[in-house]
Amino acid sequence: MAMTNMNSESPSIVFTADLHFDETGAWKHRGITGDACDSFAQIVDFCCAHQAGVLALGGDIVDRPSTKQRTVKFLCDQIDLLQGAGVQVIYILGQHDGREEWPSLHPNAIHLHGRAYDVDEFTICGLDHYRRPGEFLAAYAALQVPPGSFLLCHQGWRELMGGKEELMLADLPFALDLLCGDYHDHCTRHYKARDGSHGILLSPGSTHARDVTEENGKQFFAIYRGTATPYAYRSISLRTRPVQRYWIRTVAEADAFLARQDLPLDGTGLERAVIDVSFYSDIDGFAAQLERALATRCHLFLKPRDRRREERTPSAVARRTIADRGLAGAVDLVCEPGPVRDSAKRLLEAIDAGAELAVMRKEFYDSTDSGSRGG
Ligand SMILES: [Mn+2]
Repeated sequence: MAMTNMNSESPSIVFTADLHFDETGAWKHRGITGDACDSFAQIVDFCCAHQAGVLALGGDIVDRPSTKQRTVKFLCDQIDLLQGAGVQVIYILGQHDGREEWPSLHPNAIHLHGRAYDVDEFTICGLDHYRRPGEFLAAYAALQVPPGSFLLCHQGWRELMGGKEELMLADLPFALDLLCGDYHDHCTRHYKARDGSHGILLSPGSTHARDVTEENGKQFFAIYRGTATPYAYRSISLRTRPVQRYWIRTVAEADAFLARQDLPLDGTGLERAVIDVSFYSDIDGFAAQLERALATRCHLFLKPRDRRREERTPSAVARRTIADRGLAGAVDLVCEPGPVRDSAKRLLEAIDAGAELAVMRKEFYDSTDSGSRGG
């Protein structure tokens, strides 16, 4: 497979991932729809206008394997446009796609899993699905590709998202440049593989916010033949629905928020903003005020939070209680009445905590024996 891209102003590769076509779950029930298709149409426009060599899709193309017929129709219509402009589509699957190769319903899309595709002087190989570290490393080590190739994949990395169970870029036996879906934020990360070779990971992020915690500023990548370097890449911004988050801690902040004149209200369709407000639930009447002021003018998400649980500075009462009675005194301040509080206090007050625990264990088994087991 090969294709030559003659226009030097054109990107050889346009890369996006985590399109998640079809809205599902709470998002859909809030009436937040159309974002995935709108973003993808912008990417397709860019590819056609700039005569890209390939459009690479890094998995999670649909949100559920059994996607809707109209989504598949939309996808095929967009691939038609790309074909008309001479842009080849290559893709791999993410965990949300299951095993459904929906883009392959169109003859201009190549499922790249276990294969390689050449565009200009670049080689791109593909690997489906998020994998456990051992499985990913085995598949990676078996790749037969020239150095400097790209790998189109859908994988989580500890360097990006933390999590001890995730694979590390530094664990890779040799470096490839990774076109990697799965992480919903747009970023790049340079890394050094075990053999000392250097690579880069390009994470395009999702094409639209999938929940209120996602970062704004959705982007995709365009990769160009370089002059001084093998290639150059640019992040291209997408126009997306406004998503704003606020965190209100005091009555003064609540009043100031309600008086704001700069909120993106009354938008329709894809302009209708998501506004997410976290606030301490002890601010009297604030939730009801927010509902009245905003609920009919945006997609409003309210997150009441418990100040007592979250504030870290101990109160004067707490400091005094701990000074007087030690940690056992503090238990009353943080635990609801019940067996957890009683047990914690008994252990903290005991001279020999091990002996006290043995007594408590005996009491527990005695009570369950008489209560439920009976014989
Ligand atoms: Mn995803």
